Amino acid sequence: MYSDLDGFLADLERRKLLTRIAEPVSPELEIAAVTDRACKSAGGGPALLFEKPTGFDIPVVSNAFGSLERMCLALGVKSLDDLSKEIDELLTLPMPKGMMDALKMLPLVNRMSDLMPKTVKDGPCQEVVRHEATLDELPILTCWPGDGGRYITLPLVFTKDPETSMRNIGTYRMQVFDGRTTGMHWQRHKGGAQHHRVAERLGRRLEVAIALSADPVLTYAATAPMPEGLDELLLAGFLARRRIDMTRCVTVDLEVPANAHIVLEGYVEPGERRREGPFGDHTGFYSQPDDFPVFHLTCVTSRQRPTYLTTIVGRPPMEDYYLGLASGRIFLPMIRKTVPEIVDIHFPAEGIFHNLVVVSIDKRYPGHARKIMNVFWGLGQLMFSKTIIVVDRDVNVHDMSEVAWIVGTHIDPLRDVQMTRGPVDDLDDAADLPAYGGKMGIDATRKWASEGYTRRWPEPAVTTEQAARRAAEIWKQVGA
Ligand SMILES: Cc1cc2nc3c(=O)[nH]c(=O)nc-3n(C[C@H](O)[C@H](O)[C@H](O)COP(=O)(O)O)c2cc1C
Ligand SMILES: [Mn+2]
Repeated sequence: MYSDLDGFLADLERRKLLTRIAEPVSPELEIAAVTDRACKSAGGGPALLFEKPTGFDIPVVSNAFGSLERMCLALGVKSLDDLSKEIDELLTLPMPKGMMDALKMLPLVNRMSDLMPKTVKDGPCQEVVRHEATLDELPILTCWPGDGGRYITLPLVFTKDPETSMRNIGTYRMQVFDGRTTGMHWQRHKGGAQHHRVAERLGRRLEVAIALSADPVLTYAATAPMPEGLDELLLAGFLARRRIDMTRCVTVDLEVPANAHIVLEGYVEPGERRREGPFGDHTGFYSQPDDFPVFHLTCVTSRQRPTYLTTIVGRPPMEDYYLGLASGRIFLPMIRKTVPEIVDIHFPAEGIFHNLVVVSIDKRYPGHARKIMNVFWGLGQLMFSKTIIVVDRDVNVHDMSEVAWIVGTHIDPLRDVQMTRGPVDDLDDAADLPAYGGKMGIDATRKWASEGYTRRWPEPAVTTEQAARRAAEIWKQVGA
């Protein structure tokens, strides 16, 4: 595993998965445009290292996670399915039967207790401490021409619940208002927003620390849909196979990853709001301006020679698709713990996580597909799912051609479409109201007599094994 971002980038370069761009490229639209080209090329393109962002000495890295291969490297696994298996094993620890069994389990137990972060002194993230620094010194990008300004797009935002002191880390974009203030775009459903809600109720200021260019596992963990109250650092520790080193901030009572390159310390006042946006978002459209809390900078700490890690969101596929892919695989075993009949889940890139999800199930009783829809609409960030397609277990949810075929042949729209209302993603501008709107579930499973379908369900037309073997021979002969 990599000990920090530099280790990850060096390995990517060794593997020829990172492209250096020595020519000056402007943080105003140009770096974003080059990154967009990379994201849209086959397999997600290479990671990009802009050595000379025009006007700055700090190099910019984008698209670091933007391919399946790089996402796996970042998480230290050969395939994301290996990770699913590992998590599944962790969750299904058998009770030891005797001394020998208990001993065999020790490595796993060690791994569990090794998850907790540890506090260290003198993190590299504090080599330089400047109370008067401004954000104008950082090569923060303007991504799209209609954007309200420059945005920090890949920050790790650290807060503590003012009442319980529980930590949260989330990735919430920050629009630069001026050298010392930014927007704080935590949406109302997110962990940071909840901490701010509590602080406002108490009439208190909420301290916030932002880590930039942290190690790959942590950067991923900040985007992960961890259930509220579960520390993202535990997930990071599990993925990194080591305890995460944390350092105390200089001006706020928070800890940040010791090996981050840059840390912004500051606070958000109760009651203060400022217009944020527009921003070319991961829907591929500009999201509307809206009022959000304001982050006030108190101190910038950094390494001597920091690198600025960022990402561009926009019309899919983009880098965030791969971060989401990892979450899909990591959280599937956890979801299956309470809903074991779920076989597989697919979030197609075009569906941007919440617009479209395909689920296959081991159908066991009448109405089962509708139960699955309700599970999604009631479970963590899956509540945002706008369209849910449920298919039987034999359908490959990752093959959208197969899914379209099955949906078309298996549904009677009057019977099989379930409409409802509920919370929708803040970025959903199709809903009449912000964050509240409609949802649709499509039951594309085979219908049973117990569900009112009394005709005979058609069998798929497939040839015999013998004829298929013969066809393979003939096919070889004709060289096709
Ligand atoms: C590149 C990127 C940018 C994101 N920007 C935002 C954002 O501006 N606001 C937001 O609420 N969520 C944003 N998210 C999603 C959150 O990071 C995600 O929902 C995360 O699970 C939130 O963590 P939490 O549950 O601890 O709040 C972004 C995700 C990615 C990958
Ligand atoms: Mn969280």
